[in-house]
Amino acid sequence: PKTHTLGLPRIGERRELKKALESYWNGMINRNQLREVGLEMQRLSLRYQRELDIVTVGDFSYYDRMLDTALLFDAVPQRFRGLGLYDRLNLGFALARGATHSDGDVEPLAMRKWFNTNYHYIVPELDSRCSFRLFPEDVRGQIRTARRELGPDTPLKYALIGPATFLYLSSLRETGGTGSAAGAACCAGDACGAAGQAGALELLPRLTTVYAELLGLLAQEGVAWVQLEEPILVLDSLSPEWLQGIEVSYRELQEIPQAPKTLLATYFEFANENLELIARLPVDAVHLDLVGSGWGQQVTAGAKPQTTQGSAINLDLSRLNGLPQQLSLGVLDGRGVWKADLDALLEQLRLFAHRRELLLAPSCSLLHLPYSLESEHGLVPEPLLAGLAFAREKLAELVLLRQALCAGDDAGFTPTGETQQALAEHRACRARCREYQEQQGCNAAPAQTAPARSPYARRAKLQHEKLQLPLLPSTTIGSFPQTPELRRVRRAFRRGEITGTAYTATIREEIARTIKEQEEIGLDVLVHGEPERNDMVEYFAGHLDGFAETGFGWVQSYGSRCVKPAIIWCDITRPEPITLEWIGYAQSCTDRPVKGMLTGPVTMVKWSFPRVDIPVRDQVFQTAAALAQEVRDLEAQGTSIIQIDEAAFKEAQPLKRLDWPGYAEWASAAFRRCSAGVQDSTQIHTHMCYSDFSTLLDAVAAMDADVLTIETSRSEMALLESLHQEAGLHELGPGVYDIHSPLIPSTEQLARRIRIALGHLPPERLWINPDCGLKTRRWDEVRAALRNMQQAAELVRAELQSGE
Ligand code: THG
Ligand code: ZN
Repeated sequence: PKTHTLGLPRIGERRELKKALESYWNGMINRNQLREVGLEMQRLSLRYQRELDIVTVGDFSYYDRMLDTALLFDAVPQRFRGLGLYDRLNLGFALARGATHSDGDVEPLAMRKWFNTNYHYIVPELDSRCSFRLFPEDVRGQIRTARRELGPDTPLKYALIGPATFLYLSSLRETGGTGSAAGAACCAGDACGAAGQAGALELLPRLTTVYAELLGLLAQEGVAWVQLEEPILVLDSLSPEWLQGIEVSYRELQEIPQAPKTLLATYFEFANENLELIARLPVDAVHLDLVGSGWGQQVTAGAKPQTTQGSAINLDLSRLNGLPQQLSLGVLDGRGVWKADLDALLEQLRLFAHRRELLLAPSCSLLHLPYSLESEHGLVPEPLLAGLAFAREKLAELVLLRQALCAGDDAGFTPTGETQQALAEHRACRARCREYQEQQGCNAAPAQTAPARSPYARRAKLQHEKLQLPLLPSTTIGSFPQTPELRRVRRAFRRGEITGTAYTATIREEIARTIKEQEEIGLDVLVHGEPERNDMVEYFAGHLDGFAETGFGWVQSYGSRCVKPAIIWCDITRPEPITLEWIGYAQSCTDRPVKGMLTGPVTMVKWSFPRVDIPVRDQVFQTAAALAQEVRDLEAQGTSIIQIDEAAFKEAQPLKRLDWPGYAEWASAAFRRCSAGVQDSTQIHTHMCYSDFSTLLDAVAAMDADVLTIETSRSEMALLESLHQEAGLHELGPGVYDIHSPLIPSTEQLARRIRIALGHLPPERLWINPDCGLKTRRWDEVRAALRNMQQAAELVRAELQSGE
């Protein structure tokens, strides 16, 4: 077999590209200096692939590959064309980040979650008159960089997002309308949902023509393989029209006289629903993800049974009949951090190796993993490190698999001594980790049910009596601006440069100030502002047992922004209260109610690297049980409103429709588990960073939160009615303004939106709040916007009371 990867991280082992990008945008370095860092990242990727049989390029990007694909085919919306940006790099940054122009600001393209990952792609904007044109400079550049480093003989594979996936995930504007509303997302953004517009399909023939041209160019450049990525082929919701369109498009691509060999790559789940179509496509090889994400049901032939750590794939040979002779098997978990069970894999692959020309690969691009364990010393306990594999170590596993498979003939399969030894070491590492995990207690599966609370009507009565809030109560989502001073103090405390007493004093000061600001504005339900938290998931992971923090485990989230997911490695428990002190202090500063602020169980696990030795949902329930203790302690301390954010609730929804009902049931039960046993008079809030609930209504309703605050823009106010009446949601706080924009909404604008909301909801059910947390904004912006929001709330309240 031959080894290859679909892609690698690109942000830099020490986030060099992130830093260079931000310096470039700030004018601290010039274009050539940025280019130099970009080239170094590409060379690093080539060094990582030194032992692989086929070397992948084209996975590098300065910002995002969907964006690059749009630029490659010149799919640039009209509003960016007059900016005088002849440089494609700067044009790309303008598309991604917006631009200022003498006639006013140019809105950037929207961002959306890349399938069910925490990576965001830039959503290309197309219109039905789009004509595509090839701008292949960047493609040539990436190939030539590789050629310079590797010489002319190394087989290269160029990675491209395939035409169908590109169109499916783009947004189609009918006739060159105005730009999209979405700016930089600070939270979940809209998960991959609104995609696949029928109109986009009409562009496929035209787009295929330029793809064909590109394939010819790749052949001229001497590229051996082209990787056409079509992850949409794992969805079970593609319409017959799309399936038909894809077939026509690939037939046309096959007709290029001179083209590289084509590898059709599917990933993020096993493509079982579309295997028949895939078998009909005239490609040279197909890549299948045999691992999946672990969040859906394990019903497919390519799924891993979630019972043993890093377990083998479940490969059913009969399912693969009819696929091309050359198959690329995604056997290593490209999104997970655990070493694989190579023995089990070998056993399965041996049955298979002589039957086909095999390619071995991770299940998906390694973009979603940190670079290398070599950077990790100190934070992760040593025995745990032994069981992990980041991108570099995944590639080493791949090479080891190949060596073990190549060694034997059909009869024997006896690896060489050296390979034997490497396998034994790998086995020993996993065993050492396993032993450590077991010592620390790793096997409690918590009860997965939650007692229902009393009916909402009864709770609401008690809550309203207790809280005595006005109609249309005003509040915020939780975070207030994170100043550079705050970041500095937190860092100093973590490094032991200042004492706990000094740290606590500074944070308290900030809390007191934030409370005072909110009182002055006149808000009804206050928050402490979260000055002690960096990333909310990182913060709670740091205070729960079972999560390990890494030193350099950065993963790109969008553009230059990264997250550092914790690794779940044993049972999740809460050693001691986490937020009590800060919330208690905040409450002592005011007579108004202060909300307790927690991160929900689905979001905690979704934004971490979960274990693979127990099901994801057990980990979610363990987290829920730990959070339930925090909820009860907060209540006992006198907190009567507790918000449990589920920012990743939608992102965690499995890709396949088939898996939606199962997910809906346990994910909402896990949320209810957090508040199980609280008094009826304690009000539970939740917040979600999106508003497209269409595929998830039942689950959101089943969470049974008393109050839900959501991201909503004007046009979506109409959605409220369906949320409230059809889904049976209770109180709602549709965001009355978009915190991602620096614009200050006027009181009149805000009042108008509140009145629109009142057209769909009774006043007793409506809350007034911004659409998300305020930590990315400046204090002066926040103050002005919230003041107007409060005025608007009071204005409309007065109208209601005077019976208008
Ligand atoms: N936390 C986690 N995942 C997330 C979000 C989050 N995924 C979705 C969304 N929110 C992603 N948004 C962001 C926004 C900002 C940053 C990262 C993801 C960010 N990161 C710092 C950076 O790259 O400079 C990280 C440095 C730091 O932590 O100090 O700004 O909220 N888990
Ligand atoms: Zn949000």
